[in-house]
Amino acid sequence: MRDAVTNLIGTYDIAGRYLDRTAIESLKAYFNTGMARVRTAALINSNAAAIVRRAGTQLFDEQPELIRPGGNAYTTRRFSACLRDMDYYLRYASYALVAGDTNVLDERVLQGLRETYNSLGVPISPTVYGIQILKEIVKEMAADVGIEETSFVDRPFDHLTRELSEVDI
Ligand SMILES: CCC1=C(C)/C(=C/C2=NC(=C\c3[nH]c(/C=C4\NC(=O)[C@H](C)[C@H]4CC)c(C)c3CCC(=O)O)/C(CCC(=O)O)=C2C)NC1=O
Repeated sequence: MRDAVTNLIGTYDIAGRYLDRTAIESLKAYFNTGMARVRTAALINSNAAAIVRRAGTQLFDEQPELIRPGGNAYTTRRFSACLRDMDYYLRYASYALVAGDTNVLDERVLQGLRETYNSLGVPISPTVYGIQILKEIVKEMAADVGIEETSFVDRPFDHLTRELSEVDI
C-alpha cells in the first residue's frame, strides 16, 4: 500500500535523485490539502451509515428495476450485499483520500472485482452510478462544513469508477 509521500520518494530513490522542483510542488499540493483530507475522512467516518443509506435510497429510487424480481439487488440478501459493497467503496475511498493515492483501491478493492461482478451478474453501470452518488454526498458534506475546494474528493471515487467500468468518465 502506498501514499503520496512514499510513492514520490520511491520514484526519486529509484532514480537516485534529490527531490526537485516538480517533487516539491507535488508535496506542497498534498500537504496544502492535508487538513481538508483528514477532516473529510472524519466526516465520512462519523456519517458512513447515513451516507450509504442515502446513496442506496437515491440509486433504488432512480433505478427501481434493480430491486424488483429479476433485478440483481432483489431479495434481502442481495439488497444487503449491494449496500455492503457501497460501504466498502466509501470506506476504501476514505483511506485513499487520506493517503492521497489510489493504490489502496487497486490492491484492496479492484483486484478481480470486475470478474466477480461479471460472474455474478452484478451490473457495472448502476454500481458505478452508486459510487458517483457517494462522491456527490461526500462533496456536499465537505462543502457544508466549510471546505471550499473539494475537488480532491473526486479522485478516489473517479478512480473506482474508471477502473470498474474501463471507460473514461
Ligand atoms: C473490500 C473489497 C470487496 C468488494 C468491493 C467486494 C464486492 C463483492 N460484491 C459481491 C456481491 C454482490 N454485489 C452486489 C451489488 C449490487 N447489485 C446491484 O444490483 C447493485 C447495482 C449493486 C450495489 C450498488 C450484489 C447484489 C451482490 C450479490 C450477488 C449475488 O450473490 O448474487 C461479491 C461476491 C461475494 C459476496 O456476495 O460477498 C463481492 C466479492 N467484496 C470485497 O471484499
